[in-house]
Amino acid sequence: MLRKFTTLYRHIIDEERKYPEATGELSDLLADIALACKIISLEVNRAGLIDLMGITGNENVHGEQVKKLDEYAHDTLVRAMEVSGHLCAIASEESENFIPVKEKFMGNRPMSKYIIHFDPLDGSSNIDANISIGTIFSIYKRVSDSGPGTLEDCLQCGTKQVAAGYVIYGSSTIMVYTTGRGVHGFTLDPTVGEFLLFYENIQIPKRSKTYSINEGNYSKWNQELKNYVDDLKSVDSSRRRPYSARYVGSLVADFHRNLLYGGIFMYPGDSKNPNGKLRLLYEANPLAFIIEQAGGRASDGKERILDVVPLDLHQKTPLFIGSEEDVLELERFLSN
Ligand code: P6P
Repeated sequence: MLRKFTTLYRHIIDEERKYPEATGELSDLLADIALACKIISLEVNRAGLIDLMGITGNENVHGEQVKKLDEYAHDTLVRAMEVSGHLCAIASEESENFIPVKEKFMGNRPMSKYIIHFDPLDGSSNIDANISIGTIFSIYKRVSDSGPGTLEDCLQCGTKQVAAGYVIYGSSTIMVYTTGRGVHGFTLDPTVGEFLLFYENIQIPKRSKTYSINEGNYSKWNQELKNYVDDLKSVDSSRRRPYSARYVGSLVADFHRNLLYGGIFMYPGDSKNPNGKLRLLYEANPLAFIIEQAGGRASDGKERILDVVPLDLHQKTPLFIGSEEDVLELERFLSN
C-alpha cells in the first residue's frame, strides 16, 4: 500500500483550511521558519567539517561563550523572519532587546500581525560533542495596533501563543509544532529537502518511569525536591519505582525523548539560582504549549507555566514538564 507522504507545508495548509477566516499568514510564517531551520541543519551537520566549531571569542547577553553556530543560527532566523513580512517584532536569546520590524502591506492590507520569540540554538554548549541541539520558537499575535512591534507585544502570557515548536538537529532533523490543534512531528528527508509527517497528534504517556534532572545540583535543592527525587529512586514496584534517570543536558533532546516515551524533565530553582536556568519566553512557554497539547503538564512547581506573567524578555523560570501524573505528583511533594 502506498504510504501517504504529507509534507510539513501540506500539513500546515490543511490545518489552515480548517479556519475559513485564516489569511494564510501564519502558514507562510511557519514555512519560513522551517526553511531557516533546514539551512541551519545543513551547517550543524557540517560543523565538524568547516570552521564553525569552536568559540567566537564573543560572549552573549548572558555572559555565556557564544559558539559560531549560535550566531549563525540567530542570523539565519533573523534574516528569514525580517523578509517574511508577517512579523512586527523578533525576540531572540542572542539579542538583549527585541528587534522591531517595519510593518509591511499587501496592497493596502497591513501584514506583520505576529511576533516571534526563539532560542536559535539551544544546547549549543554540546555542539562540539555532537549531542543533539535545537531551535525553539513561540509565536503570538501582536497586541499593538500598527507600526513596528512593541515590548508589550513581546511580553504576553504563554496562553496567548498561536503557535510553538522546535527543530531538533540530531541523528535526523525533526520539526515538532502545534497551532493549538494537536502536536505533529516531521522528519527532514535531506534527499528531497522536505519535512515529512512522521508523528501525527503526539500524546505523551500520562505516567512514565523516567526522570531528567541534573543531580549534580542536589545539594542546592530544597528538601521537598530532594524528597521527591529520593522517592523516585526508592524500590517499590507497585509505584513503578525506581525510575530510570535520563539526562542529556540539552533541553530539546531531553524534552523530545520524554514527549515520545513519557517522562518528567526538571530544571528547578535552587539556593544559588532561585529561578533556575531556563528562560520563560523562548524555552518554557513554547514547550509548555506543546506538552499541554500532547496531554502533559508544565509548571514552575506552583503555577502553570502558561499563566506566568512575563516581566522581562530573558526572565528565568523553574521548569517541571512532562507526563501529567508525574508533574502532579512532583507538585504534591513540593507543597508538603
Ligand atoms: P545544566 C544547555 O546549555 C541548556 O541551556 C539546556 O539546553 C539544558 O537543558 C540545560 O542548559 C542544562 O543545564 O546546568 O544541567 O548543564
